[in-house]
Amino acid sequence: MAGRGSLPEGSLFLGFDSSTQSLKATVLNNELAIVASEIVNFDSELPHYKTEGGVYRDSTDDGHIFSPTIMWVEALELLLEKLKPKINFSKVVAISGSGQQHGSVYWKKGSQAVLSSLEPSKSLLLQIKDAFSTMKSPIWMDSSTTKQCREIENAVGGALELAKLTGSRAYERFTGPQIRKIYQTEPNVYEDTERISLVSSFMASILVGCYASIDETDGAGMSLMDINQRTWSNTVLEATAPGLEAKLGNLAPAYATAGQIAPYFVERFQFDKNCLVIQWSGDNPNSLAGLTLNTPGDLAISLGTSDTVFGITAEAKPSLEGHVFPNPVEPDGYMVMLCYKNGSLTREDVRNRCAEKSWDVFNNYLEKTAPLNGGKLGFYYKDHEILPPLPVGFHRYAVENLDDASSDNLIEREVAEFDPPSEVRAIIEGQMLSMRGHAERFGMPNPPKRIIATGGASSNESILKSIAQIFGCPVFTVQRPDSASLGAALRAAHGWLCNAEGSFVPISCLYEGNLEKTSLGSKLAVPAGDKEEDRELLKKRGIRALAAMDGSVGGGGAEGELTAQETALYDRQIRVWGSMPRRGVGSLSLMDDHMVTQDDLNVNFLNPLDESIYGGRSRAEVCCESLKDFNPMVRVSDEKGDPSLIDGEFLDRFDIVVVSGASLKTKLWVVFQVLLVTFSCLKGRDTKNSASCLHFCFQKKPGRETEQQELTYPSLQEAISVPWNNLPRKMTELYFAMRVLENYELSEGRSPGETTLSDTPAVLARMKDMCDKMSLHESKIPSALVERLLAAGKKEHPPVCAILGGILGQEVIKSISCKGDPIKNFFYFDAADGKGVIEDIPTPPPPAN
Ligand code: ADP
Ligand code: XUL
Repeated sequence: MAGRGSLPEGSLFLGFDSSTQSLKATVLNNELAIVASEIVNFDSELPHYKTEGGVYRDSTDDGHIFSPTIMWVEALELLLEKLKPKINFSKVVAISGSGQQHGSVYWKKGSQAVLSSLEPSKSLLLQIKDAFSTMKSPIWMDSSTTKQCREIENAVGGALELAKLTGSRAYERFTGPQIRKIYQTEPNVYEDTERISLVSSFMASILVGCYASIDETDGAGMSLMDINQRTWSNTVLEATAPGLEAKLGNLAPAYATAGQIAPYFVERFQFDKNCLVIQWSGDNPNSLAGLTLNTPGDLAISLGTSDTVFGITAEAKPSLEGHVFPNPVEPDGYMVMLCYKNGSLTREDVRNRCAEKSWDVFNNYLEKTAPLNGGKLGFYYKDHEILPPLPVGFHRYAVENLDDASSDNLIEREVAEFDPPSEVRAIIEGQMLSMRGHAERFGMPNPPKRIIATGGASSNESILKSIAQIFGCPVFTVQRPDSASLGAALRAAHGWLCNAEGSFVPISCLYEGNLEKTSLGSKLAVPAGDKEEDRELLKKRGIRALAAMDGSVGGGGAEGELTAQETALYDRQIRVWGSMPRRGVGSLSLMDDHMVTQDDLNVNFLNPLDESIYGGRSRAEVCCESLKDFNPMVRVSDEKGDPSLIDGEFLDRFDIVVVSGASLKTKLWVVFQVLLVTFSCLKGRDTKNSASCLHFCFQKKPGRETEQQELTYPSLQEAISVPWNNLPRKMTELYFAMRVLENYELSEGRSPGETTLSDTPAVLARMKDMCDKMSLHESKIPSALVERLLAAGKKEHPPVCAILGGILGQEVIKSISCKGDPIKNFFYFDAADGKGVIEDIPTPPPPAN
């Protein structure tokens, strides 16, 4: 059977890794031993591109991150020059490579001809630099395509449908949404593009002197490929951009030959003309090969610019979180992966701020702080995070009662800062806890049999120790932290062998029984966290703290249903509310038939400013679209109709009804129909929380104990009918003024806000009349206040809406979670003095029999 022995004596296999911050190379001999390695660091060795961490961040387009395409070409030339004195290129029989996943390159029309006629006497850069329709390559760090993601998902029937079809829901960094953005925002670039390559197929194209196919594994990171058929999906192609298939070319398996090396490299660097170029693939798939990951119980953690967690699986079971790609070295299998954007660069940021810019100091802090960090937990997002999808921000929490058996007693407090050693432990533990929680949810082994760590930070033993503690399993490393270029060199040998055999051969036959004698064998770096303190850490903290803080575990719902978006929602709720409700908002319906007007644009940021979008459409319809973008896991819909006519059957579908800007008649009708907690927000000035269900049970934390409590409310009708002389003496003037306005509007058949300053005399007369009847001195309702309310008319005041909206949002969360005391039962906010007042209306005595 074909095996390592079939590799020609004295032959070399060259593997590249075109990653975010550098281009690396590893060379293996026919015994699979590393004989050379090299690196070109983009920032320091190609400083004229002025990249930071290999990328540019566009300050004018939030989340837009790209790299200069030609920098990668120049790096390839420089790396080959640096390798030349180290190895004999004529001995290289096969080359393969790894590219940062998802990044894309746009070849201009006519570039195929340029690529196939490169002159060896001239530099690559000089000849290729004008071959692109855009010089900017969007890369995996980009998060600017949320709109395109939602459009593609909607076009194929939702996020889960897209995941089932392609292996992942749409992610901002995936190539399909990036292509769609270019098609929409730079149509000339799209039109002028003859071919779109991934970073991997781009580099392969240069080496073979013609457009190389995209390999099926990296192709699965585009949101364009049918994961089961391994062909482009027409449905998604159509949803992405017109005429796209022609620009993508064919797909090929990762072990296939892309072609023979181009004459340019034969003449300029003396490669053998028969040297094969094997399909390049993504960096994570190459790492999977380089780590020889072939046992389902194994988990790999790559700590590079991004952090990734990956393993192998026999079946593709995509869900709303994580990714499924074809296994690059096993045609029938799959790889599963999670990806974090805040990896090494975020750790570096903490090192630079808190540890004198030194990994030694960083490690010293990590070693001297105890597991659990005294309850100090942190989540650090230097960049918009992928998992969970959260904006930039650092969040530190002090958690009390971590020792208690029940997570119910955990008390979390958000704090502004930690001492430097705690900050160091908080970032490492926070990252690893999140990996563990999400990996478990995604069905990855728990605990893994072992973890193989790779990437730049895997050379840091203190970090590896934390991994062992948190995952509760041994951590292994391979000879070099760059498993992607090592994997590429191994795949070069594998591709060469498949080519020689004329069909696929398992990659393991290259090293089976001999792994330890090659450079691929992994070594135990840290044994399983089996010390007493490690066991304690897992017991106390493993799941519970994560559930409470990052919200990624155990949040209810059917299998796999707690999505990244749900996690994000929990995270936001945690920040707003300090603890995690077990249930989130599943669906939201808006009912408002009013057409969007110019005035609405000023007060409601959910309305797009573009008249071609909002023109002639109802507020509910337009806001619905924007809200979907906010939180794609919530089903948002608009309901047509008149709220004053809705019936109990319709309302029965909802847990909470929020009525805003409606007449008293409508509010009473809805409350009557719902017999549930109802909030009312009238013209941004009057918010009541009144319930006809009379009782509301919730949990309160007076001290450290959680207590079950119950509140009794009068109904809305009762709360506004209490004789005024029975009300507390200090009752806010707004309560009375609002009753006068409601009474006037009701009798005149007016909608809220339709009563204006011209009605002042009539309204003041009504006020006098009501005061007389209720034995309230007229001075309790200043006429200036009534005039102010009338002057406001239908106008909304954004700052007031923001305050009332915030309060209302909290009440909704309290109501869903049954945690914390709700407002009982009116909240008034007067913009004139900036004061908010809660008025508790006494429950009327039961009627006498
Ligand atoms: P990529 O291939 O994604 O560009 P690498 O795998 O080469 O990235 O990792 C580079 C990162 O490794 C650097 O950003 C650096 O922060 C990190 N790194 C290097 N040495 C250490 C160390 N001793 N401790 C922690 N992180 C390290
Ligand atoms: C994976 C991902 C990153 C890049 C980093 O989906 O986006 O890991 O591959 O190079």
